[in-house]
Amino acid sequence: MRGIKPLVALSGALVLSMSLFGCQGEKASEGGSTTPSANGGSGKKLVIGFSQIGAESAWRTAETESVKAEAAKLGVDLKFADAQQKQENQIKAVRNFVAQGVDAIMLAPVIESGWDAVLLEAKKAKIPVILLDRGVKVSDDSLYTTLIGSDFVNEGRLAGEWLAKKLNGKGNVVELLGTPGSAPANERHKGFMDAIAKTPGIQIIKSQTGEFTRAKGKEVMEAFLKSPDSASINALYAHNDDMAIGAIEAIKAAGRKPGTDIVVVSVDSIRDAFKAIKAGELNCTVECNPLLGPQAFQAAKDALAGKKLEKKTVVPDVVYDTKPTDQFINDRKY
Ligand code: GZL
Repeated sequence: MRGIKPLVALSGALVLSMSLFGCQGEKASEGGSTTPSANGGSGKKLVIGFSQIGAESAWRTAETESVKAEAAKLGVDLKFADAQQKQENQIKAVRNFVAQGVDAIMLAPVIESGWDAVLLEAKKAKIPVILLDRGVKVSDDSLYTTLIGSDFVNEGRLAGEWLAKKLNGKGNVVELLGTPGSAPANERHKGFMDAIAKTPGIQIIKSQTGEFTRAKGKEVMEAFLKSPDSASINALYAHNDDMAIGAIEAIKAAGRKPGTDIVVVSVDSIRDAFKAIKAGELNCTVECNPLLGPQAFQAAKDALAGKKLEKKTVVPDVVYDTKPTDQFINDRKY
């Protein structure tokens, strides 16, 4: 497998104070790129199929908007398919893109498994497949051209290390998992477990999927808070901000203080997460940048030009844990 190339060579993560750096962290991870010519050099208008998971979170919506905006800017004919969270809809969409003879396919795979057959059809049709934000487990990694996304294990590790420090090495954690079988859920859990393994005083006492949505995150947290041992909950680790924001509502409704009685750490760094940090209800968010449009089209252009691409391009993570200024919140692009 070819090497992993970080977009921005950052060792570990930067813990930024928003009041000092403003939106630097966002610019650092946005990773600009040269705008590829709309026709990929062949003279005709590029046609690219994009199979998107759905609109489960603010992060997902921001990713969709980033891809659509870049397509419009480049004059690419983007065939957009919303899978409503269902893998079978993504497989159908990819099959349709192959039948239409699109120039390239972008895929944000809802779960890791079950892609070999349809990706083989794209490969046989010589259509490059650019994976966005989530990876796949396939028998042969030549079935896709490249993956552009974050290092979810690192994000989980950063969240775990931050929480272990915040709790002074001792506390009971409840975990809201992302979509079962998805790369972010599997890997953010793994990274977090790796981090807290070094601090035996920290343990996860409950773990359940909130499906990356606010509604489900709130519902599951309500159930956690109704359990007999709810008084022993010291912290929440949510695999994304949307679930954390839903859980924060449940914590308040149960008469407890999010951010103080129950420490809250999550991932994504959406604008509402910074509003929650400013309100003292969320303690830390690990950025996972969704603005992948420019890199996605650059990769498609490079693939169509016959260039060899790295198997994975890692979008760097940034840890935010201090109260942001209003300017910083306003300047956030998502
Ligand atoms: C991460 C992405 C995850 C986000 C969630 O790359 O796949 O899915 O963390 C989104 O907000 O639903």
